[in-house]
Amino acid sequence: MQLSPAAACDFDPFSTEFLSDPYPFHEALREAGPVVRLDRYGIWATARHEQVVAVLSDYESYCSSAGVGLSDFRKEKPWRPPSIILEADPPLHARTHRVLMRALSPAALRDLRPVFELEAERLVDTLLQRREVDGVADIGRAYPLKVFPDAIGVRSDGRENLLPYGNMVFNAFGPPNELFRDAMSRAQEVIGWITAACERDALAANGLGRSVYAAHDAGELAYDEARLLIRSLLSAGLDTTVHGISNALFCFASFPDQWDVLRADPSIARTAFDEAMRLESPVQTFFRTTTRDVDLGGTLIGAGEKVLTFLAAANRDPRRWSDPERFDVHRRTGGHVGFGHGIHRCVGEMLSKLEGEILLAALARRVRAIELNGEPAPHLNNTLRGFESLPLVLEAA
Ligand code: OW7
Repeated sequence: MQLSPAAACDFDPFSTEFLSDPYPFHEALREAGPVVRLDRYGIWATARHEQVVAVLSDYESYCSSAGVGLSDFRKEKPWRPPSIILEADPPLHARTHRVLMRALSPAALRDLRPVFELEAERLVDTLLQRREVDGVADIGRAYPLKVFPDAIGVRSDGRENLLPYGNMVFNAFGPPNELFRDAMSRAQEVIGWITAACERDALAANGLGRSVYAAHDAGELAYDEARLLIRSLLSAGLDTTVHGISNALFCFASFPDQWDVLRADPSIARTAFDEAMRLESPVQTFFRTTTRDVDLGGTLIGAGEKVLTFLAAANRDPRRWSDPERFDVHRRTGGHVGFGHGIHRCVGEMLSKLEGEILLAALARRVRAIELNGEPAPHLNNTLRGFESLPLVLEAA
């Protein structure tokens, strides 16, 4: 096997310029080669679908326990106690993953559908009285902020801490830049509220959160492990779906013919949401750390190196997708890596898709057209792609 040196590149994938419009940079990274060296941070990166999947498939060579951000937990103290699912390898990961998969399984989610449907209808009622709305504040944030904490059984006071906490978590996967520092400005009080909200007695008796404590009662987890898994739900479950729903609205506003296709058959709402997650992936990147010398796409990478996987770039790789920049609600979306791939693939996928599907279907039945009503403003984050505001006009059907 011939190993070739990787192209070096001086992009800063955590700069304002890159994060404001990542797609031209993604293309340049994909075309530079299967693996590139990012000199600024002394890391490796891959933006092609084949290599992103290869990295995420091989959890023994590319571990998560050294952190899935830029910081190497073997060299630097993590900003919070590490996640025991995201920032863990087997066998710990297998045990915690089993518990969250069960807590968020289709069977566990079955009773949520009528509740989510009722809340979606209520939201559409208020939206149609307004006509001019903000797709982020009034839809993307409003819907998950109601249904998700209720589903988990999070206490109702202080829920305004949830989005600031998620913003901290996802910025912390990048370098200690201004985005990270700004997110951390109120860290003390936000972390204090989150920590208290994760305790068993803070959770509603009938929510999904309590089912994680049932695994503690059954001897599968220590009490502190159950607490940390609730923290994972609160870390990963809200900002992702807020941007997921907002980004899906952006896709439809940008491709109005696809809204007509969905309106003609709202039963495809789940696939349509998945296609939006491919095209405008809320989680853009994650890191792994090599545990040994590896050959990635013909480049030799030594042990103990950080590798940045560009999930969102893989999702637009023309080597994998035909007409990748086109939003096509009938596309076969299987194989996109917006929810990850391999053992760390999103455990909340079914819950997020329940939210996306139900909300898009409710809108499709009652909204004739979704139009941009001004320039969308990006919400910059070291890991997430989304909007701060998305001015829309909704025309009633
Ligand atoms: C956690 C979306 C990836 C995440 C993200 C952030 C935090 C955690 C998990 O999953 O704390 O486990």
